[in-house]
Amino acid sequence: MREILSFLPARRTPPPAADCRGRLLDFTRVRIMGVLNVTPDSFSDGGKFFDLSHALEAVARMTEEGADIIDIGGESTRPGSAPVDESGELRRVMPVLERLDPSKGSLLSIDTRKPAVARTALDAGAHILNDVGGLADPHMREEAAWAGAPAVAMHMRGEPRTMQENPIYEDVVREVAACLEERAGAAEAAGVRSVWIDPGIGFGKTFDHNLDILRGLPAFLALGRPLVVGVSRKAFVGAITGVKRAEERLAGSKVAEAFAALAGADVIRTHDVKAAVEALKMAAALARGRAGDE
Ligand code: HH2
Repeated sequence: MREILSFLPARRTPPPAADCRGRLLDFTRVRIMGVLNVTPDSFSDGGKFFDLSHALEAVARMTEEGADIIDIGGESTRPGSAPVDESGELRRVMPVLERLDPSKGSLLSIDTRKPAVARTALDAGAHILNDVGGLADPHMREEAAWAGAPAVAMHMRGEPRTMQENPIYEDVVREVAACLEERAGAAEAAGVRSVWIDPGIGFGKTFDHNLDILRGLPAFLALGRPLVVGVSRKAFVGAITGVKRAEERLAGSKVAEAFAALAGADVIRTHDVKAAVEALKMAAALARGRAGDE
């Protein structure tokens, strides 16, 4: 507990609000990004939202529960997953996006590594590009810049198929932060006005690397950009808590999310929006020492 509290002074003035293609998102409080996986094989909810009506219901529910952003993805990037081709990914995400009104409700982000998917989704009104490929592909930067969309650069070492095969770092926090700094700089140089960074928990990292990163979040905050963190239901939560089924890793996920928020994360990416809203309200009250709103 003492260690958690020692993080609190690290919370800095929030980064500037992001213009999400005409809708403003400020970071005066932690924001919640709800996950919608329109995939048959995602690690924790594969197949659940593959059907269009279920996907739309999930969007409505997460919006109601308080998701600031809904992150729509059509390719599983879980360790060992096989890639899906461009048209297959489009067939999954576009029916959902086309039925949502971008002028109201939660903001919409497209979780993809493919420039053509990014472009089609942004054309259909997605507000934010979420690239687990870390904006390493110049075409991804160009798509975000062209659309005037904020872009998330997430750190991944290697490819989903092989990334968990013995990842080695000398200093994971320093190396991941340096990589994100470089990628964010390249994206800004390409004209992306708001680059958000994400250390990529579980993407080419051991369980201990994930913990080092969560305990090292101040180094990422120091980069001065909105910081996104996704721990929800991930394997390290299962390993630590002993909960095998990903969708049952609620308690461990919420503690890790509250920890990340207390350490200063600006956006928490999560499968369980309602529980995250409650956990983060509790964390915020503990941080300010008052039960009422700020
Ligand atoms: N994690 C996943 C996918 N996309 N994007 C960001 N920015 N940060 C993350 O931590 C992140 C992400 C993996 O989780 P999920 O989408 O539930 O699984 P799958 O890749 O199997 O669909």
